Order: sequence, then structure tokens, then C-alpha cells
Amino acid sequence: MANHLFDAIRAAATPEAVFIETAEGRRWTYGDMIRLSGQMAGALRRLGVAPGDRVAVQVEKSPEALMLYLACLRAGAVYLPLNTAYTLAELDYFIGDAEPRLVVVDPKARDGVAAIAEAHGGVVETLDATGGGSLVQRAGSEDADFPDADREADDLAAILYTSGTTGRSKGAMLTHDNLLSNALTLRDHWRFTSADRLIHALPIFHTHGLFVASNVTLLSGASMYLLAKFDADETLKLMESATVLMGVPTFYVRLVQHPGLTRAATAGMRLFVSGSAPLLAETHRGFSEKTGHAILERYGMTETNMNTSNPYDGDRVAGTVGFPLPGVSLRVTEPETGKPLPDGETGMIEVRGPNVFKGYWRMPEKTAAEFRADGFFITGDLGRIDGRGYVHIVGRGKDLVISGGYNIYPKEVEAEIDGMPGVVESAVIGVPHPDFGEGVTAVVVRAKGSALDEKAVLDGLKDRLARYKQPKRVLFVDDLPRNTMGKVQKNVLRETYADLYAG
Ligand code: MCA
Ligand code: AMP
Repeated sequence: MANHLFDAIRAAATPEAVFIETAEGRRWTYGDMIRLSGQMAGALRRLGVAPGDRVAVQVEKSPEALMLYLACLRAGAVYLPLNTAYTLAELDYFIGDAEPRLVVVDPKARDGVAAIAEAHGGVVETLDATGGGSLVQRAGSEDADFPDADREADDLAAILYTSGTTGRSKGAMLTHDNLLSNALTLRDHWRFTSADRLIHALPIFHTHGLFVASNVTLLSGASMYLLAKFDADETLKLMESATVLMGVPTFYVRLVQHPGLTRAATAGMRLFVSGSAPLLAETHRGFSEKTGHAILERYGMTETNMNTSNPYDGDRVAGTVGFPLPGVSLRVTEPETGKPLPDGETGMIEVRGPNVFKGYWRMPEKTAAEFRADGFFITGDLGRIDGRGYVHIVGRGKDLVISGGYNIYPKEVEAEIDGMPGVVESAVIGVPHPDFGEGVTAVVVRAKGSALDEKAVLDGLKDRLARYKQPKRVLFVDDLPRNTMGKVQKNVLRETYADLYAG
């Protein structure tokens, strides 16, 4: 039996080598990883999970949660991670759309989620932040020697929901080879070896922390410090014995402000990677002045994994995302027609390669609309290629806010606000925020005589939207600015409120 991704992970594993260490000093070797993921795969099978079935997972970050991802690969299931911040209202949509056979949640969420899962033909098991729960209990009585399911390169490994540009969230279908090919490319490009020790402080329900950080570590036989969440003090302490950090720009903004960030503190580190949102040139400069390290910025998407990277050797140019990765074709086109533009001109970034996903789950029309006839995927990001071949992202063609590396789709927030009594209409925008890069901001038009205030709007969103999607500020205006076509001019609003979070 061949299992495309897990066979490669297994081949890179030395049983006695350390795979995970936690802040409390608990350790898991690669041998433990193979044993535990095998037992968990056995438990999945006994719960009725067959190859191709979805397994939705909304749990706190823990070594056992990573083992569950690996168990899904081995059982041939399609792993569907969900942000821990999602509310029950949001979960209802994902579970209804993906129809998972099994939903794994924190014990605290069990009762609420069970009703939703069962309504869609699924069962619920639990996994808590310390690695306890019903799923791990079940795994304890399973044989470690699990016969891995046969999975080809093109079989699905995961579905990750992403905001997209229109309508509800779409499930991006990622195959075993999408994940394997990209992780191998990054491993080689970033010179990962078994001697590396990664500081893993990203959440594991998105591409960055799950596929980039974890798969690259696994395929190098390297080790990682697994932190429940990012903490600047803790990260600096771990730099004494680590070699690589991967983070979103907010990590670096917070580190640059930390008095402990010095040349001496980072002397043992060989690589700092940033991605998921634009890294300000001033953060790149500040970091390099304090440490002598040039942060390596790269660019990716849920649908495509990683597309470009600054070079390992050579100039890591602030404000650029570097060159297309080996095997990835990237072009800049006229957004309307798809006609390729010469270098230097700004247009739509399009990519093609083994990294690009298979399509959106049960949405063939949406999938077709986002690909050109020759197989290039239309990213929705606007960019240009400079004279040296570096890619610059200059904006987004899609209406998207990125806050602390999390994506917020304004329409989703607007729909919630527009549904509140006393609201005529609203516009949700992202404006510069010193910590999160962009701060979600709502501009609302009240109905005549309505006494609705900022607090009432925020209270109304509490149980509806994940915390990071909730506006940091709600502002009231008499009218929204519109162009002659009647379209709300979000650029005007962004200019008006540009300094809202400054200083
Ligand atoms: C937390 N809060 C946020 C965010 N995170 N608000 C807006 N945006 C956020 N990202 C809320 C908290 O609930 C809290 O609210 C308040 O803001 C302050 O929380 P704080 O303790 O400062 O935040 P934190 O817990 O330290 O989290 C910030 C963080 C975290 C470390 C930047 O958001 C994070 O780990 N982000 C990484 C996201 C990521 O992995 N993205 C990759 C996506 P209150 O005080 O009211 O409770 S993959 C991707 O984009 C593509 C493929 C790619 O290229 O990688
Ligand atoms: P996601 O939907 O979480 O996959 O987010 C992908 C989006 O994040 C991309 O389409 C870009 O808009 C943005 N992104 C990722 N990396 C970078 C980067 N290094 N610089 C600017 N934007 C980025």
C-alpha cells in the first residue's frame, strides 16, 4: 500500500530523534509520532471513518492535535481543521457544507457541536488542550501497527475553508501531492535538515502553521518547540536553543518592540520566515538593525500553498516576496482579460504548479471562474515583477482584510451588521493597525431616530462571529461615499480613517 504524503514523512523519520518538545519539557520522538498516529488512525477507522471521509477538527493546539492530522493522512481521511475562534453559528455552516463523518472538538464544546454534527450524519469525539479526551482514550486501546490507507498523489488530504471573494467560505481541496511537493520545495529552498529546531508558535488550523511549519519539519526529520500560542518572551527564550522561527508579521512587530531582541539573543538562529500578510519594510529594517538577520518573506495562499520566496542566499529585499519557487509558474496579467503584462507593470498575480489546489469543495462553477483556460489560478492579489525578477504585492483585487495573519471577509461582517435593527447599511474596511497590520473597522449608517451605539453593535456580533473578525472600532456616518455607479467607495473610507489606530 502506498500513502503518498505519509510514506515520505515516514521515510524522513528516525525513530529515536526528537520530533516535538513543549514549553513544559514534554517530548515526543519520531517513533512516538508513528506509534500514536497509527493508534489514532485505528480509532478513526473503528469510528467508521473510511478513506475519503472528512474529519473536522476544532481543538486547541497540542502534540496530540498534530498526531490527529497525521492519523487522518494515514487513514485516508480528508482533514478539515477549523479555527478555534469560530462560533457555533460559523461551525454550523462548515459542518453542513463538508458533512464530516467525525467532528473532534474540545470537551467544553461537545454538546453544542454534537447536535450540528449529528444533523449532518456525523459523530463527535473530544480532544482537549492537554491531549486528553475521548479520542485519545479510544486510541489507547488500538494497535500501533496501522495499515496505512492507499492514497495517490491526486487524492485529497485536506479541505481548508477560506474566505474567497464572493459568497460564503469555500473549502479549498488540497491533494497529497499539493502538500508534499510544496513542503519538499520549501525544505530544500530554506535548507532544512534534521539538525533544525523550529519555534512553532502559529496556530495549526491554517496553511502556515499546519502545512508550511509542520510538514517542512516532518520532511526534514527536524524537531520543533510547540507553543500553544505566540508569546514574545517565550519565543526569545527558546531562541537560545532553536534555529528557525516562522511567523506572521505581528510576531516580528512584537519582537522588534521587545528589549530582549538583540544580536546575542538571536546568534544561534539561522532563519526567520514571515508570511500570510505584508511585512512592513520598517519591521524588516528594525529587525535587521537589532539582530543582523534579514527576515525571509514569502507569499502563499490557502489554495496554492507557497508561491514565492525571497532567496536563502542573496538579497532578501524588504517589501518584496521574492521569486517564484522552483516548479511554480507565476505571471502578472490584465485582470479583465488575463493577457500577460510585461515586467514592471501592475496587474493580477496568477500561478500554476503542483502546489495549486484541486478546486473548491462542491463548487465547480466557482472553481472554474478562478482558473484561466491554461490552468493558471487567479489569486486576487495585485502585483508586479521588478527588473531583477522579484515579485511585489501591491494590493488586493479582492475585498479582504488581513488582521494579524487572519483573513476577514468584509461582506460576512457587513451582513451581520446590516441585519441588526436600526442599521440602514454598513461598510467594513481594514485600516493600518500598529500591531495587527490592519484593524477591522465598521462604518455604519443608522436609521433615523435609532440610538444604536458602538457597544450595541459589538455586543450583537459576539456570538455570531469569531473574535478576530469583530471590528476593533465601529463608527457612525450619515451616508457612505459612493461613486457614480452607486458603489461604496471603500478607498475613500480607508483614507478618511487611515489614522484611526495610529499612536
Ligand atoms: C487575536 N485577536 C485578534 C487577532 N488575534 N484580533 C484581530 N486579529 C487577530 N489576528 C484578538 C484577541 O481575541 C483579543 O481580543 C485581542 O485581539 C488581543 O489579543 P492578543 O492577546 O494580543 O492576541 P494574541 O492571542 O497574541 O494573537 C495575535 C496573534 C494571532 C499571535 C498575531 O492572531 C496569531 O497567531 N495569528 C496567526 C494567524 C495565522 O496563522 N495565519 C496564517 C493563515 P480580546 O482581548 O477582546 O479577547 S495561512 C495564510 O494566510 C496563507 C496561506 C499564508 O501565506 O501563510
Ligand atoms: P489565505 O486566504 O489565508 O490563504 O490568505 C492568502 C492571502 O494572504 C494572499 O492572497 C495574500 O493576499 C496574503 N498574503 C500571504 N502572504 C503574503 C505576503 N508575504 N505579503 C502580502 N500578502 C500576503
